[in-house]
This record gives sequence, C-alpha cells and structure tokens, in this order.
Amino acid sequence: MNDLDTIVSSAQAAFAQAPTPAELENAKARYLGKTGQITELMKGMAALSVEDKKTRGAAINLAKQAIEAALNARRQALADAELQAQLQAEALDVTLPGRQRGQGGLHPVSRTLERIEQIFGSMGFDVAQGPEIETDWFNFTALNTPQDHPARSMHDTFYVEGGSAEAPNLLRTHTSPMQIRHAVQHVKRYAGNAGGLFAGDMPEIRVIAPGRTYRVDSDATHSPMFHQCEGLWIGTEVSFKDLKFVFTDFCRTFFEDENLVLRFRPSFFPFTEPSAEIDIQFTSGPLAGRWLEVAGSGQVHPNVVRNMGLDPEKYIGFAFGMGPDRLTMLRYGVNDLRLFFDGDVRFLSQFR
Ligand code: 2NL
Repeated sequence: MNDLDTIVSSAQAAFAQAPTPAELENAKARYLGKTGQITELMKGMAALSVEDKKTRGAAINLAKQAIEAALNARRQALADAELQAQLQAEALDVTLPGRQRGQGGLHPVSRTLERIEQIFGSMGFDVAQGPEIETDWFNFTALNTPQDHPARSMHDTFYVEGGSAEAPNLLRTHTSPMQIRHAVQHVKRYAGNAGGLFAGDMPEIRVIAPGRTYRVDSDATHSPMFHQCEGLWIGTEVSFKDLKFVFTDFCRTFFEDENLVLRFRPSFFPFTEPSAEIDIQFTSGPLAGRWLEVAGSGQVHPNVVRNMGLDPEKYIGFAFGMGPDRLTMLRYGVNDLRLFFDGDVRFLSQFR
C-alpha cells in the first residue's frame, strides 16, 4: 500500500465513523481542508520535476476523487438517516380513533318538563314563568291557605329576607303563585280599571306553571329543591269532566300508554273544592297493575277565583299540581330522587 492508498482508506474509515454531519465536515477538513493531508501533498509537488508532477499529480487527484466520493456517499447516508428518523418521529397513526368532544345532553327532568309543555301546549295551554322568591300573599293567602296552616310553618317553608314581619318573603312551595299572577294579569287586560270582581266576557285562562319549588324536606323521595308543574283552566263552563279528560289525555300521551287507567280519589286542598288525588295504573311494564299517585287536583275554590279578580258566580274551573321529578322516576324507573340533583355525570349521561 503506498502513502495515497493509506490516506484514502484512513479517510474512508473516518467518514464512515462520523456519526453526524458536523463531525463528518470536521473529518473532511483533515483531508481536503487548507491544511488537510491531500492539500499538503499537493503543496509538496512544487519541488518535483515536470515528469514527476504529471504522474504524482494524477495519483493525488485520483486519491482526492476517491475521498470526495466517500465524503459525498457518507453525506447522503447521514441525510437519509436524518430524514428517516424525522419521518419516524412525526409518524401519524391514521388508524387511531379521533379525539372526541364530550357530548352534552338535557337533564332527564328538563326532558320531562319539555314533554309536559309540549303536550299541554298542544291542548292550548300557555306556559307561565315567575319568581322563585315569592310573597306570602301569592304563595299562601291568595290560595286560600289559613293563617295557621302547617305548610306556613318554619318547619315546612324556607323564609327569606324581605316582606313584613307578619308576612315574610319565602321560596315558593309550589308554582301556583305563578298561576295567580298570570290570572290577575289576564283579568286586568280585559277588565281594565273597573274595580271589583270581573263578570264580563274574556277569553278562557288556560295555563301551566312548571318550575323549581322549595320545601324543608329531604330523604330518598324528597329533595329541598324539587320541581312542580301546575295547571289551571278557568272559563264559564269548565267542569270536572274537562279535568278528567285533559289529565287522562296528558297521562296517556306522556307515558305512551294508550290504555293507561286513571283514578280520581277524594282528597282535600285549601285551594280546591271538591279536591281529588289522581292515581294512574300502567297496563304493561314493570309497574303494571299498581296504583301510582301522580297529581293533586280539584275545582278551583271560589275564594281563589275571587283573588284572581273574577266573580266566582260566573267563572269556574279546575287546577292540578304534579311533580315532574316523580314523573321522571316513573318513566325511567329511577328509585332515588336525589340522583337527579347530585350532578353525577355517570348517572346523568345515561339519559342522553
Ligand atoms: C299536589 C297538589 C294541587 C292545585 C295544586 C291550584 C292552583 C290554583 C288554584 C287552585 Cl292557581 N289550585 N293548584 C290544586 C290542587 C292540587 O297540587 O299534590 N301537587 C303535587
């Protein structure tokens, strides 16, 4: 092996061992740089004869070309490896399932309220809205509730600031006050400022009042905050048979059971006379054959009709009150009311 062959194989080995492009360029400098081995050999040619310059020059050039070829091959190899590594690092697994955005849904009780509004809406009922903090008048007195009625006690009703000492404000215990407010507005629109009880003509009052209500009560079937939906139909010829028809139609539509049976059981409420508790019986499903209480109802008490500004000799009607939370439990087979208000997404997401 002559000196040139030694330099070429040493360069090839150095290039092959250079792990990075920077180190490869350093190795190149040792052979082809300003003071590189090949460069130094070329400088040494100045002392040679013309004949020797030719043969030595050609040999050095061949060696230089071999080194440059090895350099370029290694450059290419390193660039290829770098590209390969980059492709691998940035690899996309297009078969992975995409990241999904969590899908929301309506609360089961909201779904029930929407259903109730839809069904009564189709029967011509308006939907009333009103405050959750009420006055003693709208929540109790206007509804013919005696001053000493137990519902008025601190044990049953949440009292809040405001109002007077004898009649403090409170969290509404039912949604009836919304119906009184709605009726008073309705009567005002047609009676004007005449004063006294209205006995003229006006369109019927047909309204439901869904919303949150509050009572001091808490166990598996009672929550301090619960929902109620009341209904009111006032006209000149609205009778108990209309109540039976309307509520039967509602229950059969709501529970999707065409043959569902209703039972009106005599009861008592201060705001209705006569009054009835409404029980239903499914004809199929796990609850079939059992009587289930779903609502209270009755003919609106003359004192309550009067408190709406109407003459009870002319205007009569019926009212009912039901618990959408309980209707939701019956419809979906839920056995603990508190599940609705704990906010546990594992429970709630089942109703999407
Ligand atoms: C029940 C009882 C009832 C009413 C609510 C009512 C409303 C007005 C006038 C007269 Cl504005 N009555 N509401 C009547 C009877 C029963 O609810 O147990 N609800 C779950």
